[in-house]
Amino acid sequence: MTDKTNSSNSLAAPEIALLGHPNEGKSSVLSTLAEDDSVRVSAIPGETTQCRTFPVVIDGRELLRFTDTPGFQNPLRVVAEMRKIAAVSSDAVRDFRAQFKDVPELRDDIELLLPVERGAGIIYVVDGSRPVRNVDRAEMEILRLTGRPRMAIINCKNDDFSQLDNWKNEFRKNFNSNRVFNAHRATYAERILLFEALKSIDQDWQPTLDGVVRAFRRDWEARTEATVDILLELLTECLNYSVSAGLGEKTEDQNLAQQKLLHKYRSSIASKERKAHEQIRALFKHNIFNYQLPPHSILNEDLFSEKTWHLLGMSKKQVAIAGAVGGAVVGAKLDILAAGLSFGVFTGLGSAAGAIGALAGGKKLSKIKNVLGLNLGGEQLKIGPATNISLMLILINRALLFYQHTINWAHGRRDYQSPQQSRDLAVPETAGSEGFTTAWPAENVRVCKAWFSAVTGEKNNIAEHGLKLSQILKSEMMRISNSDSDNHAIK
Ligand SMILES: Nc1nc2c(ncn2[C@@H]2O[C@H](COP(=O)(O)OP(=O)(O)OP(=O)(O)O)[C@@H](O)[C@H]2O)c(=O)[nH]1
Ligand SMILES: [Mg+2]
Repeated sequence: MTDKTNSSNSLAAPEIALLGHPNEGKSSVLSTLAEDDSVRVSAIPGETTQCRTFPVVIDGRELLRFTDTPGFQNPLRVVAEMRKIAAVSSDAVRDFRAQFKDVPELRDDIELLLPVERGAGIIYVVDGSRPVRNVDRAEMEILRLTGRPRMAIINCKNDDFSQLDNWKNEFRKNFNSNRVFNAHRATYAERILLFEALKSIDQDWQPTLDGVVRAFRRDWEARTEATVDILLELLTECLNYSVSAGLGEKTEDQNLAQQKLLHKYRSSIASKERKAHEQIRALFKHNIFNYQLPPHSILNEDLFSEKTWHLLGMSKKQVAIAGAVGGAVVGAKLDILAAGLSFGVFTGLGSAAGAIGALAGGKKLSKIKNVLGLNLGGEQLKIGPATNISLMLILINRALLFYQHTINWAHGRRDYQSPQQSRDLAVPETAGSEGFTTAWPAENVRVCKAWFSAVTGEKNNIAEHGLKLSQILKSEMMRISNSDSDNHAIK
């Protein structure tokens, strides 16, 4: 790439200014498009008072810049003046700004035209859930008089789409292109479509915007690959993780020791998972605002709750058996007693003993030793590492759900405004009640098992199995990225 300082203007990152009436969602749309949650958004009109430019940088290169602007305050007066100026001037914006720069009432109108004067393209943002008014028509005419490449975005703040056709009719007269784009619900796929649409507003921009779209796609893939790496590292750590402690002599002591150890095991795994999710969140540039999980999300459930295991990995029968011996021992190595059903998350000699104790009506530990055919070592209690892929599948399903939620959380969205809205806007979890992996073909599960054995057991061919697993996870994530959810777009 040519050094920007030496390049001609056409090689500089194109600037696109977001213009419109106050409070229509200009800053929110910008925030979502630029994936920047530091853009100021507020329910009170007039939040943005000065132009501010947000560069979109990928791989250290600025590809595009968006400029946030204040809303029009006096569109009727501005359009009247601009008409007169445009009749005699070849640069109506420059001349209008020069002529009225010291008029206090026109402060915002002068300010918002600053990026347009320096050559920015225009995205006009309207809240399409309200009717078109005369001031809107005036604003549209002003933008037409600027002569700059421009497109209109319909950002419906409420779920009322009855006015869409009226807006579209107005747009056809004044804009090169228009699109429905919701600042709160737009997905990655919709952002790409919007950039594609921007190409059509100016022929000169086409090559640059082609490059932008390509760079976005590549960057998204790279972020997804990084997510896969984070997940593989999490799995490796969690599946190999074990804790052990001494067992007391008395039964109460033993029970207490077991509970404590189990708690330690579970909280360590949960904390590793939380850290991995935080890393994924940062990859997708959610840096400032702590977005909320939908209230009904299974991700709100404890990693080791029966509900989680039921919904995301294990069959009803497995969970029922686990439940029968107490939630605490979900995953104990029950295969010896439970007709070959293997839970195996904990190779917990102690927890297995507890589970068996519960099942077998409190038989003596010595007897359990015989049943298990294992050496309990008398005083040692150990939980972990995992002996089968259940925990692995749960962690994969939860990471995929987290990924789905993260990538679909638009940056322009700051908070749920009411419980009702939070339900309406919840990012749908397409995994449904079963988890992504339950729909996987047998081959994928074989790959999981092979990688699991390599990473927890013989440590052979980890890289080779890891590569296969990575490919499966990446293609699942890319499928999630490109899937269009009904909840997100109005077509
Ligand atoms: N429900 C919903 N609210 C939205 C949407 N877009 C914006 N809002 C809300 O509308 C209000 C105004 O949004 P801003 O993005 O600050 O609007 P603006 O056009 O930049 O406003 P000014 O800077 O005041 O001109 C905020 O409370 C946003 O959260 C949307 O798509 N859906
Ligand atoms: Mg604003």
